[in-house]
Amino acid sequence: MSRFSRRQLLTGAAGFGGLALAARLADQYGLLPPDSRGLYGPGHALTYAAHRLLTGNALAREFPRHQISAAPFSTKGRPKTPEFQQAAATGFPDWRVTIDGLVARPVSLSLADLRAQPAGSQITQLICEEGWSFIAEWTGVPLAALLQQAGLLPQARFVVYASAQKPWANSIDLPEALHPQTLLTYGMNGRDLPVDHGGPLRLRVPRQLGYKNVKFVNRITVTDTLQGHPAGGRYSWYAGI
Ligand SMILES: Nc1nc2c(c(=O)[nH]1)N[C@H]1C(S)=C(S)[C@@H](COP(=O)(O)O)O[C@H]1N2
Ligand SMILES: [Mo]
Repeated sequence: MSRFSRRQLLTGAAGFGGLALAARLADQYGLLPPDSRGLYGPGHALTYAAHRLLTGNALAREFPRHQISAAPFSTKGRPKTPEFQQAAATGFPDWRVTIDGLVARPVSLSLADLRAQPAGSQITQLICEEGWSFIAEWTGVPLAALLQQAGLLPQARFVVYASAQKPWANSIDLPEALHPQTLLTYGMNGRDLPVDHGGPLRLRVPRQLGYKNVKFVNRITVTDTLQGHPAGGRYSWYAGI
């Protein structure tokens, strides 16, 4: 969608000067989500803009170790392919994640490659839109570090991540992708990330709802648009908590 058409839509919907100006400024300062014209419309745009302005680079809440949930809930789905079953049975020796798109040096990384990198960890809460949550310690590589190594091109605006479990995929904007708590995780509570929680590899986006935290990640693509890419499935694209 062109910037002009987004602006037109919002001004058209708002129908008077103040909001028209707000919409123009929001667009200029990158405060409109890419699906602001979609199902959720201006309300969604307002949430996104308010969050970006008020919380900016704020950190998701971190918890003390004793608050880690004893029995974390899981949606339990996993890829149904024989390859995945086989890989799960043998500890995912061949799992790789590709980082491609608008980067200078596309890479394909094994789990060993990721484990060899400086790790980040956090004790944060995963919150499902359906009302349940759990607290866990997550360990992995900051996505920012991986994107930096791959070399983001200047046009980069979004990061799309896909799962071996089709059709699961989602995307975040660059501020979220570069946020220090956004981790490509291979560990949970001091062990390998369990398959129930997306093992061997999951993108942890603790500032957004559960469904943005895609499990079984095997591809990360940097783009300048979300057109032609999954932008949130059946839920709203921006899921800031
Ligand atoms: N690949 C994949 N990722 C997924 C899901 C899924 O079913 N498959 N469910 C999402 C939803 S709706 C939530 S709330 C969380 C649940 O994470 P958990 O199973 O670790 O509790 O994962 C998200 N990521
Ligand atoms: Mo969820």
